[in-house]
Amino acid sequence: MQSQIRKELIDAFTNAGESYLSGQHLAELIGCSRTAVWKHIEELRKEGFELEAVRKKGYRILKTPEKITADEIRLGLKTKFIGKNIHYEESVESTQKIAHRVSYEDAPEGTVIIAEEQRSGRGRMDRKWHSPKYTGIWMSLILRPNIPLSKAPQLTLLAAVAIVQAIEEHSDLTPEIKWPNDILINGKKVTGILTELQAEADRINSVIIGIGMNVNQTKEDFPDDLQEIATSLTIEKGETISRAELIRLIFFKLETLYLLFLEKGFKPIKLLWESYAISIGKQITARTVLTTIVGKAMGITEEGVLKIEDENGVIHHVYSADIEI
Ligand code: BT5
Repeated sequence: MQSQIRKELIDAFTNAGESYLSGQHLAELIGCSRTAVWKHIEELRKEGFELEAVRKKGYRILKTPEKITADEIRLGLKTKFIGKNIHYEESVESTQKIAHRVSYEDAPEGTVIIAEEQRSGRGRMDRKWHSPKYTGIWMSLILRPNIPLSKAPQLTLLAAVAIVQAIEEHSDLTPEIKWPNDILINGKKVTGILTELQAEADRINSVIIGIGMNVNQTKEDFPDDLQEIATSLTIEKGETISRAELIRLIFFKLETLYLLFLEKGFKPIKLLWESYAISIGKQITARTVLTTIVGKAMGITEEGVLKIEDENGVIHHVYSADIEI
């Protein structure tokens, strides 16, 4: 409820642009008392919003706490190509969609699309990805590796390792990877990765890696159906996290591992991946589009494919599935 009022306040200020909004007007718009409006404005100030209050005119926002800008990300960026070309958007349907478009238009390798909000962010198999404004990292990265199509899923695993390393280094938390694309902290999902391809015959035109990371959401910011299964870095760490700083670190880790992958193949990535994986050695249920396999997760192959041994000792190779541990 509290965060809902704040969201409505922020939406009202966003729509008002440079104009002032009176306390009375805001109270009517949101359907609460003027005192409540005033209290929430004080809360916004505590969160780092700079609000100007002018007698007889009302309020307007001068500065948001931590809106990411492309310039802010570029400042201090240590990479050679990842993130050198940033498309920053305030609100989009999905950053994946834009990445597909600019990739066709020959955007250079390392181009990243970042949005403050996704109105229809997506997961695998057209599932929804909740991407509220100013709280998370919603971005899509374009890579153009010269590798066979079959190896593309390895880049999902590579991205997962890079993200875990970045979170560890930045926030001193201990994330774990659930094959293939979930990053969990204390058993709850903090990041999802969606890898999509543009390819012709066996030639990859581009790999688009979508990363959705919950950063500064509070528990109440998640819809009811996600509250028990999702978490954010702020919830786990108990403090607000600088998204721009974290994005720079993710770019750096991604580039380092990607260059290693291009030079040495998947092997070094596999070893790192396994050191962060939670499912290995455990009894799991894997639901694929066609079937459900129950058994012990044995690890991943040299290609990044999950191996599960069922109760009859049969080893199954799983290319894509949802895992329950
Ligand atoms: C994923 O799918 O985990 C991939 C998510 C990729 C999102 C990024 S954001 C930038 C880029 N642009 C996009 O449009 N997408 C990418 P999957 O494994 O299918 O998981 C989806 C499921 O995760 C949903 O069905 C929910 O149960 C849950 N979920 C949705 N939003 C979430 C959130 N913010 N945090 C944690 N879990 C969430």
